[in-house]
Amino acid sequence: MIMQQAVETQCPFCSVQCKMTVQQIGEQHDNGDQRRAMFDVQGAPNAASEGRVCVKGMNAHQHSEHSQRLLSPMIRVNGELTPCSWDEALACISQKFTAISEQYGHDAIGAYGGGSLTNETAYLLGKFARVALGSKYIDYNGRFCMSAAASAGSKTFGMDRGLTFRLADIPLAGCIILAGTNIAECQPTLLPYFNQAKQNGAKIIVIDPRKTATAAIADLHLPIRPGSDTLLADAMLKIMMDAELVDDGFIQSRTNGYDELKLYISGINLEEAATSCGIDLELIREAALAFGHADTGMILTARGVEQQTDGHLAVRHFINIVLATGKIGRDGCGYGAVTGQGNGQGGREHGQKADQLPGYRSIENEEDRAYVASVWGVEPSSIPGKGVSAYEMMELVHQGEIKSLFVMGSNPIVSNPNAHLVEEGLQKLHFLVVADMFMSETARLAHLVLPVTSYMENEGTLTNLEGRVLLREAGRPPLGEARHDWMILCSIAGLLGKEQYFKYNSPEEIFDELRLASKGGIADYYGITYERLRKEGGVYWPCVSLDDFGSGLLFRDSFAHTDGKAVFSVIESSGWNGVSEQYPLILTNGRVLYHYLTGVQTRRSPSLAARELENFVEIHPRTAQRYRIQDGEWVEVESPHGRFIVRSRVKEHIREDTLFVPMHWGGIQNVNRATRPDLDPFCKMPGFKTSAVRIRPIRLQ
Ligand SMILES: Nc1nc2c(c(=O)[nH]1)N[C@H]1C(S)=C(S)[C@@H](COP(=O)(O)OP(=O)(O)OC[C@H]3O[C@@H](n4cnc5c(=O)[nH]c(N)nc54)[C@H](O)[C@@H]3O)O[C@H]1N2
Ligand SMILES: Nc1nc2c(c(=O)[nH]1)N[C@H]1C(S)=C(S)[C@@H](COP(=O)(O)OP(=O)(O)OC[C@H]3O[C@@H](n4cnc5c(=O)[nH]c(N)nc54)[C@H](O)[C@@H]3O)O[C@H]1N2
Ligand code: SF4
Ligand SMILES: [Mo]
Repeated sequence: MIMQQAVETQCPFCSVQCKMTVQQIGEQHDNGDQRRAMFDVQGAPNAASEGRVCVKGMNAHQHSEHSQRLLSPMIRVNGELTPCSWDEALACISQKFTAISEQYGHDAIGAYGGGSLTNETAYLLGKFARVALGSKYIDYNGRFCMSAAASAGSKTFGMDRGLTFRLADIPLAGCIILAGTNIAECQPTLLPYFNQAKQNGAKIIVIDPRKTATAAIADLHLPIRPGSDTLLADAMLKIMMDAELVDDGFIQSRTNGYDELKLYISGINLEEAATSCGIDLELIREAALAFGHADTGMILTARGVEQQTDGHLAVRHFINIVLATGKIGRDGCGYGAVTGQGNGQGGREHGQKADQLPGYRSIENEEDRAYVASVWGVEPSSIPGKGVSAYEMMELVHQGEIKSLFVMGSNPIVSNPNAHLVEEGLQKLHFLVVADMFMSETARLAHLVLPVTSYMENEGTLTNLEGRVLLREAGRPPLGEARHDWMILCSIAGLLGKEQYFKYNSPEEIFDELRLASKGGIADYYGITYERLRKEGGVYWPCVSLDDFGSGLLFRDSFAHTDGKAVFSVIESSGWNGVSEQYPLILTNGRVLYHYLTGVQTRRSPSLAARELENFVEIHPRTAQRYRIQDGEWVEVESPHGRFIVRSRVKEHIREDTLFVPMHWGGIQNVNRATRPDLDPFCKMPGFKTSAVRIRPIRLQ
C-alpha cells in the first residue's frame, strides 16, 4: 500500500510512547523483483521522548507493512486454518459462544487482553466480558507486568500510577536508584534524562545481576543475587536509619506505621543480608549512604524486582526507603514503577483485570458496581464477581473449567510461565479465538483467527509511564479485511443479543463513555477529551474536569488514602532460594534492545530481526568453563518444569550463579518452558525472574 502522506503516529512498543512521523519515500525492487516500500521515520516533538525515537520505533513500520499481516479471518477446516469471510467468522463465534454458555454456563468462556490495546479497547474488552459474555473470567498480560507495582502503590499510597513524578523531574534528582530496570534497552529514549541528572551531579545506583547498558552509566552497580531485593532494600534502610538519615518530620506528618518499621528493621542482620544478596556489604553501605545523604532522590523499579514471588513486597520495601527519607511529593523526588507496554498504564486501569471495573474501581465494592452499572445501563447484580489472574485462568483452561477463550492482544503460549502446561491447556479448548495482526504461536492453535489493524491504522488513546494520556491518530485505512479491535468486540456483542450496550461509531464515543465510567474513580479521566488531547498533546490523570490540567507530580500535600497518609510495610519476605544440587543455577530473563516481548512484531521487522536472529543464554566465563560450554554453542537449559535450547553467549558482566535468557522467542527457544508456575500471593505475579536450572552443552557425536 503506498502512502503519499506523512502519517503522524506513536510507537506501538514500549511505555514511553514516542511520537513520530512515518512517510513513504519510494519503492525498491529486490533481486527476486519483490516490491518493497521505503519509509522515512522522524521523531516528532512530545513531552516524553522530546522528539527521540529508538531503533525499535524507527523500524516498527516494517512489521505493519509485512506480507504476513493477516488480511482476512481464518477458520479451522479439517484441521487447517483457511481464509473465510467476516460473516462466516462472526456467525461461527456467535454459534459457539451461545452453545458453550448454554451447556456449561457463562463462566465457561474467558477473555484475555493485553497492555498494547488502546484505552478504548481495554475498556470495551472489560465491558464485553461482563456484559456480552456475562463471564467473570477476564484478565490480561499486564498481570505479568504491572501487578506487583500496582498492588504496592495501591497499598502504600492509596493509588497506583507508574511514575509519581514527571519525567522532566529526573534531572533534578540528587541520587537515583534503578532497581531491576534496564532503561538503556527497554526505554532507550529516556536515557538522556538520567544522563542529564548525572551531568547535574546525581549519583546513579543500578541494582541488577548483570552489568547492563544501564549499569554502564551508574556510579555504583550492585550485582544482586536474583530474588533478594526485599532484603537488600531492608539492609539499605537499616544503614540509613543507623546513620540517622531519615526525615522525622515527614514520617510524623505524612506516614503511618513507622514504629513497627523501626522494630522490623532493627531485626535485620547486615552481614547476613549482604551474604544472601551476594553483594559486598561495603558496596551496599556506600549506596545507602549516597541515597540517604542526597537532598533529593528517586527510586525506580521494573520487572527485575517485580517479577518475583515476593515482588509486591520488594516494591513496598523500596518505597519504605523513599518514605522514611521524605523523598516524595517534591521536585526531584519520588518512586516510579517503569511501566512496560505501550499502554501498560491505561491497560491496568479500566477493567481488564479480574477484580476491576473502569477508573480503578473494584468489582467487589457495591457502590462501584452500582455506579458502573448505571453508566452501562445494566442491573448491578448482572455484573459478575471477581475472576482469577492470567496464569490461574490458564490453569482453569487446563483443568477444563474454561472451555473457550477469546484472546485479544497477547501471545500467552509464549509469555506465560510454565509454557508447557499453557500449551497443553489451550489445545484442550473447545473454541479458541485469537484477534491478532499475525499468526502468532497462540493464533496457530486457534479455531478462529481474526485480523486486526496495526498502530498505523487504529485510532485511540494510550497512557504512558508517567500517567500522561496521549491520542494516537489513525494514519491510513485498515489493510485488507482487517478490522479495529473495538469494532470486532461490538460486532460479537451484537450477535450475542447485546447490541444496545455496544453502539459506538468511533473510538471517541467509547472514550467519552470511559470518561464517565472513570469519573470519581482513582484513575479519573473525566476531564480528558479528544479535543484537549489534540490541542494539548497529552494530559495527566487524575483529571477531574475540563479545566483541570492533571497532576504530573503526585502526593505534594497528601497521599490518596482517606487519612492522606502513606503506609510503611513490615511484612517479611521469605525470599527465594530454590537452587539445589540438581538444579544449581539461577535462571533469570528479560529483554534485549532490538526485540519486543514475544517477538511476533519485531521478528517481522527485517532491520530488527537481523540484529538478533535467535535466542541465547548469557553465562559467566567461569560457569561456562565449569560446564564445558564454549561461546556460541548450543546448550540445553532445564528446570523441573521443562527445558529449552539456545546458543551460549559467554559474558563477564553476569553473576557466576546466574543465567540470563531473553523472552522474545517461542518454541524450543522459549525461556518460559523452564520458568516456574509459582505466583506472588498478594498480586499473583509469577516468579519469572527466578527459576532453579541446570545447563549442558549439546554436541552431536
Ligand atoms: N527492547 C525492549 N524494550 C521493552 C520491552 C521489550 O520486550 N523489549 N518490553 C516492554 C515491557 S512490556 C516491559 S514490562 C519493560 C521491562 O523492562 P525491564 O524490567 O527493565 O526489563 P527486563 O529485561 O525484563 O528486566 C530488567 C532487568 O532486571 C534484571 N534482573 C533480573 N533478575 C533480577 C533480580 O532478581 N533483581 C534485580 N534487581 N534485577 C533483576 C535483569 O538482568 C534485567 O537487566 O520493557 C518494555 N520495553
Ligand atoms: N520469562 C518471562 N516471561 C515474561 C516476561 C519476562 O520478563 N520474562 N515478561 C512478561 C511481560 S512484562 C509481559 S508485558 C508479557 C507480554 O507478553 P504477550 O502478552 O504475549 O505480549 P506480546 O508478545 O506483545 O503479544 C502481543 C500479541 O498481540 C498482537 N498485538 C499487538 N498489538 C495489538 C493490538 O492492538 N490488537 C490486537 N488484537 N493484537 C495486537 C501482537 O501481534 C502479538 O501477537 O510477557 C510476560 N512474560
Ligand atoms: S520502543 Fe519505546 S523508546 Fe523506542 S521508539 Fe518505541 S516508545 Fe520510544
Ligand atoms: Mo510488560
